[in-house]
Amino acid sequence: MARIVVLTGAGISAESGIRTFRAADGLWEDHRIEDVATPEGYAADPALVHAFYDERRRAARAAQPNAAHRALAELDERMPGEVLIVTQNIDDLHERAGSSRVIHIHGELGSARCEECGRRMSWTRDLAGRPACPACGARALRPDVVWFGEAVYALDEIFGAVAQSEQFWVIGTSGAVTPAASLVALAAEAGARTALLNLEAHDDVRLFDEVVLGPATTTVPAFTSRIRETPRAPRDPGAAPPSRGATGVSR
Ligand code: BJW
Repeated sequence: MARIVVLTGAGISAESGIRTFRAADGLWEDHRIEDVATPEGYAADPALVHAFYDERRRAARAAQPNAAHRALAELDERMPGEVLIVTQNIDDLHERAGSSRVIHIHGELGSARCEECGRRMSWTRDLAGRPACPACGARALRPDVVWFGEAVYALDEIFGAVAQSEQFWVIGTSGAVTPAASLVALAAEAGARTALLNLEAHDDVRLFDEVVLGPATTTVPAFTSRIRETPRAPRDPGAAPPSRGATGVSR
């Protein structure tokens, strides 16, 4: 079980040149969410959806991990097996930075799923040409990502890890999408120390013990450098969770 669970979102990859979703110049500016991020949108216009994800696959491949990805990977190296990243991002910048335990709750650009046989497979090429599934031959490959209304990946594993964690950090996400956004409540309830590192504050930051505002490439390396490799503290299952509400905000 990991001592530190980190939930990341589009904001951590923003300084690598990957657009976020909900910013003024974000991905949803050019597209209606319903058109490109729902099963109904895909059924109505698969060519549009393939073009959207093929373009993003190319952009992600051209991008490089930034100082925030690297700081988390360095922490992982200092504390082997103790850091779990749960990312909402479909890029692979955490892995390329060197993080060893990464769960993609919303899927991955580097994976395709066959709607005919259900196989998931590593995928690096465009899908727009409707290539045949290597497993069954059907021309039914779709991006292996999670759209609205679809079940997210590995939720039981994530719930278990968050409930057992000593620290739960949220980095670069608007907290607009569930179930990812509800994980902080679980962590707080379970007694983990919680922190939000984001460019701007969320509407409701009550569940965070600490809020650090600023760009991830600055805040994350500073934050992880404070973490010392202390022995794991025994958890007292009967102990009350720490009180919240005196949230410290730093910029
Ligand atoms: C920086 C920074 C810097 C900028 N440094 N910070 C009513 C109807 C239908 C469904 C629902 C409903 N009500 C609720 C739901 C559930 C729904 C949901 O949450 N909807 C809400 C929008 C209301 N959720 C779902 O449908 C999920 N599934 C589900 O619930 O399943 C139930 C089920 C169970 C069993 C069987 C079947 C079903 C699935 C959600 C899937 C989300 N998918 C997407 C697309 C993935 C593929 C892709 O990438 O294209 O995931 S949507 C999009 O939002 C993407 C992201 O991962 C996700 C979160 O976005 P994120 O990362 O937070 O980005 P932004 O842009 O919002 O925020 C960036 C933040 O970074 C900002 O705060 C900036 O300030 C900050 N930032 N630069 C630090 N440099």
